[in-house]
Amino acid sequence: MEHTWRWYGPNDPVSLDDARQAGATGIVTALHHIPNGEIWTTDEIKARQAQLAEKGLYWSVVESVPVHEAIKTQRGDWQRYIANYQQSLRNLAACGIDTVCYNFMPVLDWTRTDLGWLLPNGARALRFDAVAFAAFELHILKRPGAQQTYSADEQRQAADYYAAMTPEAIATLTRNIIAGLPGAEEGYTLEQFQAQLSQYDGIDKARLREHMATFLRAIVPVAEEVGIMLAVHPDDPPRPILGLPRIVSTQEDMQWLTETVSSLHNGFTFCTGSYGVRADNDLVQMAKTYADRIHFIHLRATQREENPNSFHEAAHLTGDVDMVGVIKVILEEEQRRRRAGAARAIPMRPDHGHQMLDDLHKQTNPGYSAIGRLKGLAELRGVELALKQCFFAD
Ligand code: DNO
Ligand code: MN
Repeated sequence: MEHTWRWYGPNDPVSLDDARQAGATGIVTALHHIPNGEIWTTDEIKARQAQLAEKGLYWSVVESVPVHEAIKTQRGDWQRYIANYQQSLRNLAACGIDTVCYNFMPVLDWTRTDLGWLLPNGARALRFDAVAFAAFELHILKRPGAQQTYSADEQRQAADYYAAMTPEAIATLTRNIIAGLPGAEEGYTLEQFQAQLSQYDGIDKARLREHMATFLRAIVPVAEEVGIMLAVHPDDPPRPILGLPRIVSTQEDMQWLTETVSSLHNGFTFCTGSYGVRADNDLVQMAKTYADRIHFIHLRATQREENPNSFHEAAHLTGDVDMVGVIKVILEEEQRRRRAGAARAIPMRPDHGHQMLDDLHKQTNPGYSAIGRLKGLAELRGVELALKQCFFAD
C-alpha cells in the first residue's frame, strides 16, 4: 500500500512536514477554495502540485472533486455541472493525476453528533449517537413525516434526550450536524438546510440511482479516455438519514454500481470505517469481491454501541472492523496487480484518528488531528509489514 495523508491545504493546522514525519509519501487533497461545481483549471492544479513538491511530496489522490447537489437532484443547471466535472477530470489527468475520490451522499457528507466524545483514557473521538440524532430530527429540525420513521420507544428516548438539553447543547448538536465536517463542501444554516432537504422531495432510492447512473454514464467514459480511476466513497453512516436515500452503503449497492457501468474506472474508495458501521456488511468479503475496483483505501475502525444505530470511532486496530483480514485482501490484490505489471501500489490513508496527547490542547479539524492519525498509520504499517513478511515474500 502507498501511505498517504489527507491535507486540507494551506490552512490545515497539520503541516506537510508533519505528514512526512508521520511516514506518508503521498498526499490526498482537494482544491477546497474553488466553489463547488466550478472547473478546476490546470493552473490551480499545478500550483497545488508545486506546493507539495516543495516539501518532497506529491498529489497522490484527489479527495474529492465534489458532486454538486444539482447533479444529485437533476435540478437547475445540472448538465452544466456535469460538463464542468468532465473538464476537471481532463485537467487533472493533464497534470498527471490518476485517482479521484468523490461521494454521492444527498445534502450531508459524513455526519456525527459528537465531535469530542471523551474516551476512558482522556482522548476524544467522533461519535454518532442515534438518540441525539433523533432529537435533532424530531425536536430541532422538526422534519415533517419524521415521526413515522422512529418506533415509539425511539421517540420517547429522543424526547427525554431533548428535554435535558441546554440551549448551548442544542446549538452545538445542530452545528455538528449541518455546518459541514472537514471535506464536506457544503454547510448550512437551519433554514438553508430545510430548503435543501426539500429539493429531494420525490427523490427516492430508485430515482437517486437513476441520477447517479446518469452521472456515471457521463463521466466514466471521460475517466477512461484520460486514464483516471474514479473511487466512490461510501455513505457515512451507511444508511438513509433524514428521509434522504443513500445508495453507496452495502454490498448490494456496490454490485449495482459495478453493473451499471462495468468499466474498472468506475471504482471504489474502500472506507472500512463507513462500511463497517453496518453489522450486515462483511468487509473482508466485500474487499475480495470488488478488489480489482478498489483504487483508494481509508482505514479506520468503528465500534457499534448498545444501541445498534449508534457508533463511535475506535482506535484503528480495535472496533468492529477485521482490519488484518481487510489488509490481507488488499495485499493479495496488490500482488496480483504487480504480477500483471501495475506500476502503482494502492493508495491508503489512515482515516481519522483520536484527538490525543498534545492535540487535545490545539485547534484541530475534527477527525483530522495529527497524532491520532500518526498512531493509526504506524499501527497499520506494522500490520502490513508483518503480513508481507509472512505471506507475500515477493
Ligand atoms: C469518512 C471520511 C470523510 C470522507 C468524506 C468524503 O469516512 O473519510 O472525511 O473523506 O466524507 O470524501
Ligand atoms: Mn472515509
